[in-house]
Amino acid sequence: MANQSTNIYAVQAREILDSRGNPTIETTVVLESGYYGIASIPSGASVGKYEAVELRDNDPKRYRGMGVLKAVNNVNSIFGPKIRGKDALKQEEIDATLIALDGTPNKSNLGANSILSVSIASAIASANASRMMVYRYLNQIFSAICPTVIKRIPVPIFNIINGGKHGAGNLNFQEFQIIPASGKQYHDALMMGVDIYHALGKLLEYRGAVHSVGDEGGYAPNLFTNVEALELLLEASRTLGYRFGTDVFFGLDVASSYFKTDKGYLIKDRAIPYSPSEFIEYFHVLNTKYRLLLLEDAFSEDDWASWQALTQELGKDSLIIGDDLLVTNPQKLQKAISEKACSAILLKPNQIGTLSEFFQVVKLARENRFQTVVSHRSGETVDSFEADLAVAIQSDYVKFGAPARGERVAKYNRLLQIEAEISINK
Ligand code: 2PG
Ligand code: MG
Repeated sequence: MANQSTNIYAVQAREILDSRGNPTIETTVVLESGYYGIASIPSGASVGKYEAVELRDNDPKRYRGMGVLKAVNNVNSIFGPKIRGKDALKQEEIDATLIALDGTPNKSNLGANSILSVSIASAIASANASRMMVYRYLNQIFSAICPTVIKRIPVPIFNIINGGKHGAGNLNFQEFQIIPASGKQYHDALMMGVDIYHALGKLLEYRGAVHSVGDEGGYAPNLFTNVEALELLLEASRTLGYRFGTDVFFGLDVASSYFKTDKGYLIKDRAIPYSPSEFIEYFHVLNTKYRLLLLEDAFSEDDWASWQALTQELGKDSLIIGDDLLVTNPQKLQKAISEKACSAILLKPNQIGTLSEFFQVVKLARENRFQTVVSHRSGETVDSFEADLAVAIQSDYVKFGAPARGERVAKYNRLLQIEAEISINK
């Protein structure tokens, strides 16, 4: 009889490239049965101050200091030997071992990138050995702590204009997003996203504006104000006959830490910086005009008082999403719940570093009625694991960038596969 053991037989990591042409880590976990899993880890550009630490070599002689050979070595010579022989089905045990070996609260010793690559590759190997789709397997693990039934595909958030650190540097806000109405089936929502994306491209071309794309596949035009970008989204949607506020909604990842100064929030829409209360008023006006369904990182990660005021002011109309504020961290989330600082959490596995901890954060969010958004990073690979993860926890939304470029559509296409599969199994 063939070997059925789910014990870990080998762990091997390597350095590969991400969508920005920067090195990142990829790890393979092989079980004694021969089943295996491979995971690669994405990387952010607008990184929150309190995220778990991504280990880089800082060796100027290789990849401008961006190499990840230290992280690779940590997997091959520290984690691998320690988890060899352990049962990969015991995800919490594997993760606890990785966490203990690192020994720091923010994984700065051995690196969140190396730790997460092992955590995910091991889960994928287990799913394969269990002959289950990855999202079903992850759902089983998550359901053990937070019962969740797979019913639907999360609503996609398309980032179709890139500014801030992801664009050409002209627009201050990082992401100008469109969100199809939640009643739509996923494949129709995807088509709407694609149609508006192309209509916007045409519009920019017609105006003679730059229509090359930024890090996440959205256009990176030079415009006069940030509001002008929203006006373009509106125009593009209208040319296709979509009713905004009914068929399609808008959202922003403001990523405000990028343009916060000592004197306030400085954006090109006004010559002098906005005070927090003026900035809230600014978003209030935007919401009246453009119906902002989502507002992410409108204030910087240490400006908790402004977050509270914003949630009070706009929280009934818009989802106030914490990304840099919460960094997928249970303590930060607990603080936000107690202080009513926001109403939704952006979930990025590499901000926390293991799957088990990720699931605990989702559980906390769910128990406190926080909405959830599973998100990619601006530096990605073609790994589509985040799509399976989002379905497994039944997040409210997914944010995978524009519906263009291989590393972005890998996730959107994976959701098409899952959508088809769920409908067969209904
Ligand atoms: C964000 C992310 C993903 P980055 O701020 O939400 O879109 O960007 O990966 O650069 O942190
Ligand atoms: Mg963000």
